[in-house]
Amino acid sequence: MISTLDARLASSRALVQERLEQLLPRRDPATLYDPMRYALAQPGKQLRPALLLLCAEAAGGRREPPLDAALAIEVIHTFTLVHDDIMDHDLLRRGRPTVQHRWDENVALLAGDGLLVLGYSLLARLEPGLVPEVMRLFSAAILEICEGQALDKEFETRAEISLEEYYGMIGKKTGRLFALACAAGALLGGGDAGAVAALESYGALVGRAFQLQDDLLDLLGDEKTIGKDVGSDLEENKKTFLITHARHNAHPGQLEQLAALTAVKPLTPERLAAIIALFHATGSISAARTDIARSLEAARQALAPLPQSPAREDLAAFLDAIAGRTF
Ligand code: GRG
Repeated sequence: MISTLDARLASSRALVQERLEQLLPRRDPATLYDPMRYALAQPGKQLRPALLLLCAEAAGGRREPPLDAALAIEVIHTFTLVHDDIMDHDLLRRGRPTVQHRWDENVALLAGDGLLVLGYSLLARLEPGLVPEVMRLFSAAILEICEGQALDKEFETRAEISLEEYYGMIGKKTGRLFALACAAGALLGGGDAGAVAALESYGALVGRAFQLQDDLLDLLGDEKTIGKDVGSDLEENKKTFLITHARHNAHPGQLEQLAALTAVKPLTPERLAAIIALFHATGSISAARTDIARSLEAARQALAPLPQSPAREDLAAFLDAIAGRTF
């Protein structure tokens, strides 16, 4: 049986994707607009626009669904992926060559810039009285996402970081955009300050769980299903939860093994398998799974101040869907 959440996600995806493809007509210069269209044409999971629309309804739903804001958050998310792929030298995104791999880095930089501006231009179409507050929310969040990305890159050259530093970095890099989707949706749906705060905290917790899962999937996922290269985090010396937890929990022999296994690049499938076995042995994989479950449970509790409604039930069901994600 299709749940109300599945039906809701399918309809928001179809609507958002149709509008995304209409946003940019074919025009010159093709070296700018073709890669922008390319990045928008391949749909991702579209979780952030779906959450924005759900939160608008759960917080009050007194206004029309804020579709332009939902489009804006997906366009801005897509922009972050284009720039992230440049910075991480990734070849595959959403199952296709990344923009910089298909064209080149300069093309990808500019296409990303164009997408960010396109996102803002969508926000400018919202109800005029709400535009300044929404712009303020988006700008504050986007700057924090940049901070998170800066930390992520900075940590690549550090031998070790604390788990606290890890959580701070993912809260900004990933949690902040989920929190923004939920807070902006709540505000645009006519929610009061309490509803906006509750949903912002729900989004931040979903984002934390989501990034921990991303760290797991980078190692344990199936390349075809996740649509990007497996093991790329280790290849780039990313400080994921797994490597951070393992470094703090391994005994000296395991630490030596880990250092030897991660020192030589590129990583072979054999070395990747040995690293996964080590992450099991240090308890890092089960610690990640426990943290994901706890974060999702805390997100469920964050919904408590909201009035009972079908949208609130779907926000709770969304947590179960996230818990079982494989891509
Ligand atoms: C100015 C906002 C801004 C950003 C510039 C590049 C950058 C700084 C930040 C990148 C942040 C980033 C890429 C975080 C990773 C978040 C993440 C887990 C993305 C994957 O999201 P999915 O799985 O992707 O929802 P799909 O493809 O489904 O849309």
